[in-house]
Amino acid sequence: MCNGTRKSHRTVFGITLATLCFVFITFGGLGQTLAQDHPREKHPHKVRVELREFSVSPHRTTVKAGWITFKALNTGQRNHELVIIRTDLEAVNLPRVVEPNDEEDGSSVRVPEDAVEIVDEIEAFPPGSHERKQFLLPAGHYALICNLPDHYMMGMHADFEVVP
Ligand SMILES: [Cu+2]
Repeated sequence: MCNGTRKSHRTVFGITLATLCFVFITFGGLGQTLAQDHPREKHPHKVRVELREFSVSPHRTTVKAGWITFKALNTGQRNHELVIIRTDLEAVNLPRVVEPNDEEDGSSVRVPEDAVEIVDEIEAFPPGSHERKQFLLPAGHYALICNLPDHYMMGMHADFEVVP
């Protein structure tokens, strides 16, 4: 009885091993193809973007569609954010709105976020630090901006292309 049990365990193990081999051989190639189509973890495209008073400077302005890692560096003296907008407009020509604020002059200018197609953003972060985030971007034209009060108007915008 003892022998029989051991034998059947061996058989089960053998079948499992064979099944695993089959799965790896059959789906190994498929997995590789999927990883190439959606390289989120393995080899995402990387774009470094420098934010400061008052400019947005991507170190490259064209990248292939897919998962793209943005590393935003705040090399300025104030907080900045990175907003990614999909638009046919040039980054310098986005709509803008005057909003009241608490300061003495009473108003500031921003891009109205309900009037443009915001893909995603890296929220405001302090000078001397950096933030990293992945975005899935289809091919198209984008504007990278900082939309803190008046920063867009002062020049914090850049055009960005995602190609198929
Ligand atoms: Cu800013």
